[in-house]
Amino acid sequence: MFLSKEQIAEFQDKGFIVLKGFLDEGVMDKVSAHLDQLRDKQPAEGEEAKYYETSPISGENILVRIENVLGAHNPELGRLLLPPEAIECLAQLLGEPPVLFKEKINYKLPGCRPDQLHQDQAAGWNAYGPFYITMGIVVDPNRKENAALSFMNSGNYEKKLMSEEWQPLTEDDPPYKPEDEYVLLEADPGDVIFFDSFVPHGSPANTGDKSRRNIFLTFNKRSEGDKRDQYYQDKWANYAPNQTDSARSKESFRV
Ligand SMILES: O=C(O)CCC(=O)C(=O)O
Repeated sequence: MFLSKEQIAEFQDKGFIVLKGFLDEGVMDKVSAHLDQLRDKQPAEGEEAKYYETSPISGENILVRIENVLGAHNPELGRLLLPPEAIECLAQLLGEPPVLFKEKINYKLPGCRPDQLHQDQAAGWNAYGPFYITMGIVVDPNRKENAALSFMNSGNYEKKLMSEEWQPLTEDDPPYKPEDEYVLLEADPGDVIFFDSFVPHGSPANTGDKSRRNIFLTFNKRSEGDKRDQYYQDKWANYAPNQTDSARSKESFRV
């Protein structure tokens, strides 16, 4: 078993655990180079879904995220990010084998808007299943200066929606309140955060000069089925990928 009983208990109590140095430097160098290639790539039909927005800080059109990055169009990336130990951790935390629901790279470039405090489940995920676990992979150093994430670490949340669907829990920036219930999660390349779809988390705008790339792979229990194709089909119908010259200016909360 990869995770100890104590780690599983911590996850159940707080809704997340951090595994320092889960992926090694050699792997992360390759992942970082891969993300640069994806940033510059013009995807073919059915490949990566890229989302651009106009920065509220600089007014420039910037890449905010890329979704649908795992699969036959990027076989190497899946091998790098999901070694057998990762699957084992997910199975231990879910209590059964995991199935990939969705995945994305948040580039969080300088000038990127905040990701307001939210529960992932509020982003329409109830339509596909009741519960998910995300493996967050740190690619660039995450520091306060470049919009490191804050997580509720008191365990004081409900495993149900605490806001209307599609609404953030607050429009305020961190430190979130009550301050002693949140932790600023500064982290290094290769660190991994496993977190459930109800634990409140968010990050401010990136007002620094360094990008803060993280990858988020979200899984559901195998017994709940494979909903990934349906999720992306629905998402692209309602929220289509775009290009630099069609960047969105004001975004509602999306996960
Ligand atoms: O990248 C971020 O800062 C926010 C990520 C996040 O919370 C999410 O997409 O659910």
